[in-house]
Order: sequence, then structure tokens, then C-alpha cells
Amino acid sequence: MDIKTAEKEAEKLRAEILYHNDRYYNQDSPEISDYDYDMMLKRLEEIETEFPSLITPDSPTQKVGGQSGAKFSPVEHKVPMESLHDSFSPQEIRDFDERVRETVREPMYVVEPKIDGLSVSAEYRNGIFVRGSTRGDGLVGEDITENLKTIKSLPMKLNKPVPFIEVRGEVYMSNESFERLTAHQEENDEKPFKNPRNAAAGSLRQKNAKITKERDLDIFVFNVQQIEGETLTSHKQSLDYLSELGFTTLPFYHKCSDVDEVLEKINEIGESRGKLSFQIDGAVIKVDDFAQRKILGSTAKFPKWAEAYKYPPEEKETELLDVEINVGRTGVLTPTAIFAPITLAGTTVSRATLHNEDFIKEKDIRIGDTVILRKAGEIIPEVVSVVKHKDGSVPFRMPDRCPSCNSPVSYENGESALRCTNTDCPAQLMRHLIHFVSRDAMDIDGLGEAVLKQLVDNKIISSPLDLYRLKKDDILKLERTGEKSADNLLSAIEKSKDNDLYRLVFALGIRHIGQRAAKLLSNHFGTLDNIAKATAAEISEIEGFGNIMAEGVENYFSLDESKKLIEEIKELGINTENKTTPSAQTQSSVFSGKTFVITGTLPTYKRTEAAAIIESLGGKVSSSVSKKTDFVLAGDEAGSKLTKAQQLGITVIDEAEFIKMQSSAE
Ligand code: 0OX
Repeated sequence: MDIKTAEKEAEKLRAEILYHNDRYYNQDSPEISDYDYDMMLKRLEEIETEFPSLITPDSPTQKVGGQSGAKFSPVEHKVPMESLHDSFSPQEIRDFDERVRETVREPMYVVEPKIDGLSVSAEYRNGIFVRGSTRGDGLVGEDITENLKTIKSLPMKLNKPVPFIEVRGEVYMSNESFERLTAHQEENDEKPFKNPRNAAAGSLRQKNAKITKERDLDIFVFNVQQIEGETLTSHKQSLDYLSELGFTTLPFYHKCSDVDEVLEKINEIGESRGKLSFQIDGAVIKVDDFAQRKILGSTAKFPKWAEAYKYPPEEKETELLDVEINVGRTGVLTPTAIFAPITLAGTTVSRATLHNEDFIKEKDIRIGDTVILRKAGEIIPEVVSVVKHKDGSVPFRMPDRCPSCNSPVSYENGESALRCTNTDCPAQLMRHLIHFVSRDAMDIDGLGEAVLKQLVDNKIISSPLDLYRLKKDDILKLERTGEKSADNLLSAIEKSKDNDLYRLVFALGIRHIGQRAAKLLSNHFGTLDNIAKATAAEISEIEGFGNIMAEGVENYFSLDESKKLIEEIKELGINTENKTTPSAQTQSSVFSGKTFVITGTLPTYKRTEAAAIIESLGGKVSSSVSKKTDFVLAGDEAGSKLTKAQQLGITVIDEAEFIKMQSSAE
């Protein structure tokens, strides 16, 4: 590779890595798997090793990823909290051993699991916990004393009154706590964390330590950073000493006398990975003797006496018990793999999407097969490959009839999606109803899936609009519904008649029309009648509207059923007008043409509500901060977007100012 090509690739990698650093360290919301991230970093390191002149001081290879944020007070680490250099192959571990042996004689190693959590420091005076901090960039972290106090496995008082000790450990969330938290978040319509590590990070850096407490975090302590009143001479000795003091140390570690033994232990730990109650992302190899560590020293970033070995994403074999076919709102048939529950990267999984018939054909997936599963981006379970077909198995075929209504199914012009041709299909109706009443659509409280199913099964309703024809007696016929809940449900349905037009447009479930497009249509055309009359050409003139979307709208409203539907909507007294005064859209106000980014939790508005207000007053809402942003509306726990806005000198407003701006705009 010539230096010009190398420079281009390095620049691209740096930008990508920095972006993913921010998603991982500051937003606790990674988009790619740790393994893919590690591979990018490794590639950048390779380029920089080949062309050292390309190394820049701000290259991600030169510093630890985390940035100490502005939310907590800074804590300077007297002893730097170094990070580990990563290896991905046995050869790299052998290279590490060679480097060590070049400097010290007959090193003994300790191999231990690498817990996938967050490194923290905990300080004790006279045996009492006095301060806790995150690693941050290794030199300065954040003060999280109150948060660490909520972790039951971290002792607040040591078994001995050591004058001073600073320890380092890894805070993590057990698989069980993570599953409990995810279930709770799903029940409460909150966005669940992507994996136990992100959940631990999001829970630890909470201003409100009560939340940290509810999250049930744990800690393994593995290092003495500083100590007064005791001399420790080896890693093994310090681990024993830490447990004597009352710390929970790593659950297992192995002392090894040569690199073959090291590799054997790395394998053993890797094999035990799926059986542990917490997540590990590798193994750590450390020189045991402290005198030897001192001789080996450190590079700018890593100790030369330790190395991490990172495992590839966890994969597991399982038997494909069945393929379930689900019918979506638009009638698309989606195959889902069903298998005996297994634990994979921290959660129990028993289903994985098989996408469509092409995917199944390509991998030749058959019922009864032994398949390999992995989590895509450590999040969504997917079938990687088939290990072996079951004797006598036959290729899987998608059904030619809808599993819900038995109508014929067909492929529409070149699409890979198979659809049920029956517009009255009950499975489609259920999906349609769920969408219609959902929060972003008509927002009708009290109509969960179970209630809707009873209404459909008992033939009380056969369309979303039938909800507006419900009588109290109909509801009282349902299981577990008393007078009070029937009244509440009727009033929630009644209230939804007054919704702004965009909710209704979104609730109709027009193909390709999400909430944002529904708002654009409502704001632009003002009434449902006007939207229905508009041609695709007129619709595609709206900024942010593509041709496919515009055609989808025209097609939808050209159907006789849709015309009938609009009449029914009006007869039922459902609002069909945009509520935002047109003057507010056209009048020039502080909002007109301005781009807003909303970040963090606002005291009273939901983010979606604030966005709707901004758009209704002529502003735009964007998800990322750039030079083009005019205002950042920031609430509590606003993370990197706020930092970026401050760096770019963009006006940051809080909710109170936002409310003031609205009154001046109206
Ligand atoms: C872990 C872990 C992290 C001490 C010197 C450099 C890194 N995540 O489990 N770090 C270390 O060691 C430090 N050991 C570990 N086991």
C-alpha cells in the first residue's frame, strides 16, 4: 500500500472510530459490535505501524476512549488507570510473551477473565470508603462516590483499617439483572439498553443515585492502585489480600508458567463464557511479579506487563424447532426461527428473524437443523449458518396461504416480501389496531393487545373505526373489565377524537408514511380532504418527501375504501383538521426555518411533543448537532450533543426558554 492510500484509509477509520467512541463511551448506545470496533482499531494500528508518520496526536490509537463529561466533578487519578492492549490471535499472545521475555527472566503469568463492564476506582481511608470515580480518559475520571455506595458487593468498610488504599475494579450488570431491567423497561414503554455493559454504564453515571441503586449493579475488584501500610509483591498476593479485606475479587484466575499454559487457560475461559452469570469480552494476561512489572514499565497508553485477548462474538449451536410465520400490519409474512432457549451474549433467546424466503433459501435452513446463532451487533439474534440438516429433512417453503386467514399469498412486483392478499385478514387487523391506538398514533390508553384481541375474537370490532362505535355493554362483556375501566376506556377513545390531524394520518397506516411524514402532510395541506385530493406531484413538492412516499399517499387515497373511510371518520366526529394555525406556519417567527436538536430529558415535555411544537411553528428538528443547527434544546443528562453544541458555539436553551420562545411565536 502506498502512503497516500494509507493516509486516506487511516483518516476514514479515525473518523469512524471517533464516532463509535462517542456512541459507546458517552451515549451508552453503540451501533456496532465491540468486535467490529476492535477490528477497525486494529486496522488503524496496523496502518500507523507501517507508516508512523501518519500518526496524529488525536488518533484514537493514542488515547483511551472515554471522555470525562461535565456532569460529575472531575477526579484526578494519581496512579493512571491504564487500558489494555488487545490481541485477537494466539500468535499475538506469543509475541507478547516474547517481548516480556526479552526484558525479564522466567516470568509467571496470571490469566483472568476480562469482565465486560466499566472500570472504576474506589478509595478507602482507615478502612472506610471515601471516594469513587470512573476511569474517564485514564488520567481524569468522574466522581461517582454516591453511585458506588449503592453497589452491595462493594464494601463500605473493610475488614482491616488500612490507612489508605485505592483499588480498581469492574462494575457490571449480571445477566439476570439485565433481563429483569429489560422486562421492566419494556413493560413501561421505555427504550431498553442494548446489552448488560451499556445498562451498567447508563446506570452508573446517573445523577440520581437512587436509580443506580434500583439497577442492581455488581463489582469485581482486581487491582491495588495505591496502598499505605502494606507491601504487596505480586498480583496473586494482592488478589488474596483484596479478598481478605472483603472485596469480591475475580471469580477465577490461573497462575501459568509458560505461554502454552496461558493459551490453554485463555481457551478454557473462552469455553466457559456462555455458562457465566455475567458478560466477559476476553481474558487478561498479566505478569505476576511486581518487581518484573516495574522493569517492564508502560507505553504512553498500556502497561507492557499485561495484554488482553479478545474473543470473537459468542456463537452457539442449537436446534431449529420450528419456523413461525407472522403476518404484519401491511400483510407481509415474516418467518421467525423458534429454538430451545439458549443464553447468548447475556440474554435468553429463543427466536430469531429469518427475514424472508430468500434468506432461508440462501442458507438452506430447514426445520430440525442444527444451526449456529450469533447476535448481530451483539443485539439481534440471527442464524449464521446451518451445521447439519436433520435426517430426512426437506427444504423449507413459505406457505402459499396466509396462516391467519387462509387467503392466497403473493409476491408483489419484484419485492422479496410475501403478502397476504386479503385486506380483511384478522392478523393484519390486529396489527393495524395495535398501530392505530399506539402512542405515536391515536394514543388511546387502556387498549392493550389482550383487550384488542378479545374485541376482535368476539367479533365486536372489525376495523379501527369500530372502536368509536363501542358501547359500554360491549366492553363489560370482556374478561376483567369492570364499570370503571369501561368508563375510562370510553373516555380515552372519545378524547382521541380531538387529536391533531397528523396523528390520524399516521394511524391510517399508509405504506411508507411515518409520524414525521404525517406531520409534513398535515401541516402542508391543512385538512384530511386536502391530503386525499392531492396528487403525487403536489405531495412530492413538500421538502423531505420522496416520490415513493408521495405515490404511496396518492394510491392509498385513490382507493374506494379510503374514500368511504374518510366519510366514516367525519361522521364519527374525529378531527380531520390541522390544529396548528396556518399563520404560525407561514408567519415568520423565531422558529421559522430554524433547525433544532433536542437532547436529554426535558422536565415536562416528551421529546416527541417538543419536536411536534417546533415543527408546527415552522422549525425543523434534526437528530445530530452540526454547524447548521440553530438551537439545542437540552434537558437533564444531555450528553455529547450538548458538548458538541458548546464546542460549536450553538445557542443552548432549556425548556423554560423554549416555552418563552413559543409564546413570542404565537
Ligand atoms: C477486566 C479487567 C480490566 C490493570 C492494568 C491495566 C488494566 N475488565 O476484567 N483491567 C484489568 O487490568 C488493568 N484487569 C481486568 N481483569
